[in-house]
Amino acid sequence: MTTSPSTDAQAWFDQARFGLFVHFGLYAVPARHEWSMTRERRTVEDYSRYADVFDPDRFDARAIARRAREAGMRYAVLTTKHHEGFCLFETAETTYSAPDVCGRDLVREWVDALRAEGLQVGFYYSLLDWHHPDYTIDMQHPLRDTGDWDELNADRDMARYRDYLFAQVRELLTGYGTIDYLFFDFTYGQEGGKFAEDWDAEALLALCRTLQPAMIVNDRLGIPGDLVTPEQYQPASPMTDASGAEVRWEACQTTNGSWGYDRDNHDFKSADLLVRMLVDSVAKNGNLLLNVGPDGRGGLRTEDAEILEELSAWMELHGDAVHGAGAARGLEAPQGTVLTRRGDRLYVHLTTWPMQHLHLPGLAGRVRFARLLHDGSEVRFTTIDPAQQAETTTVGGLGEDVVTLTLPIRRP
Ligand code: FUL
Repeated sequence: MTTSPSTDAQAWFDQARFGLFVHFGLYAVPARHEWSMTRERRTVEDYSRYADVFDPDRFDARAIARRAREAGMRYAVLTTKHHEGFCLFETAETTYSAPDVCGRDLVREWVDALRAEGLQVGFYYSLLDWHHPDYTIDMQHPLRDTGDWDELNADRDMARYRDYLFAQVRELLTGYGTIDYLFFDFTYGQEGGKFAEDWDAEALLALCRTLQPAMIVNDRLGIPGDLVTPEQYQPASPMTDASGAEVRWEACQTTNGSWGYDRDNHDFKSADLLVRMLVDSVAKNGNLLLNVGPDGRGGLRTEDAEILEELSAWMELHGDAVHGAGAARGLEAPQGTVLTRRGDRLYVHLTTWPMQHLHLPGLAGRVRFARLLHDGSEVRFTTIDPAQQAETTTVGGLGEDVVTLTLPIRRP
C-alpha cells in the first residue's frame, strides 16, 4: 500500500463506512448486464447503435444523491465510463458521450448533486475500453474469438489508447472541482490479460496525485493504491497487506448480482442481508459500497428504491453504530451477534430477534449502562461472575463503557 500523501484529508472515508455505487451507461438500454457487449460478442458498429437511442430523461442525480444521504451513505461513485467506452462526461477525446448524444453532461449533474447533498464525490473510470479503435483485443474483448489476436491487433496501438486514457483522466480531474475518490477498473494480469504497464500505472497514479492530492485512489491499476476493493464478497477478517499490517478496504456489492441494469434479474438481496453486510464491514474496519443500476431512462428500479428506503429507516435509528465506528478489538462476538465500537460505546448487533438472553464475555465490571439503540430503552443486565473480572479480556479505553444493542430490520 502506498503511503497516502495526505492521510488526514482522506480520513472522511474511514468515518463514512457506507457509500453508493451507481452503474449507468448505454448497457442500461439492452438491460442485460453491463458486460453484455462482450458476453454477446457485439461489434462496435452494432452496439454503438444504443447511443442513438440513449435518452436518460429520468436520470435525476439530485434524487439519487438525496436517497443516498437518507440511507446514511456519505459518498457516492458514478461510472463516468464503463468497459463499453461510452462517456457520461464532456470530453474532447470522443463524440461517444452523453453530452454529444443527449446534450447532458451527466457527470456534471452528478457532482453538483452530491455536493448539494453534502456527499463526498466519487468517480469510477474503466481502464478497459471495448469501443476505442486502439484498445487491443484480449481475453475479455468482445472480438476475442473472431480471429488471430496478432492479426486483429495489427492496427491497434495501446500507446495511442494510453494517451486517450490519460487525457480523459485529466479532464475528469480538472473539470469538476475536488474529487474525493477515484475507482479505476481493472487490471487482470494473467495470460491474455492487461497489466499495470498497459496503463503505465505508476505515471497514471502520479497524475492523479498531482491533480487531486487528497483524492483516494483504489487498487485496480495493478499497483498498490489507498485501499483494496474486494468485489462481491465480505473478507473473513480485517484486511491486511503482505506484512500483516491492516489496510483500508471497501467491499463493493450489488443488490441483485448485476452492476448495470439487468431487467429480467429479480434476484435481489434483502435489505436485512445488506444491513448485515454493512455491519460486517464496519466490524472488520471496512466500508460497504452498495450498487444500484438505473434503468434505460436513468430511473431507479422499484426494487432498488425500496431497498434504499428500508436502509434509510434502519440507518436513521442505527447510524451511530456505523458512522465513525470500527472493530471492537479484543472482544469475542457471541453467536448471533456482530460487534462494532465507536469511542467508549460498544454496539452489539443482534442478527436474530427476539432473544431471551445474551451472554457477552469479557465485559464483567466494564458496563455502565445498556440500551436498545433504536429507542434508547434500557436493557437490564447482570454480571454473572464478578470474580472472573480480573481475568476478562482488557480492552483499552472501555472503562466507561455503554453497551448499545441494535436489532435487525424486521424486528417485532
Ligand atoms: C468489475 C467490472 O468488470 C464490473 O462490471 C463492475 O464494474 C465491478 C465493480 O468491477 O471488475
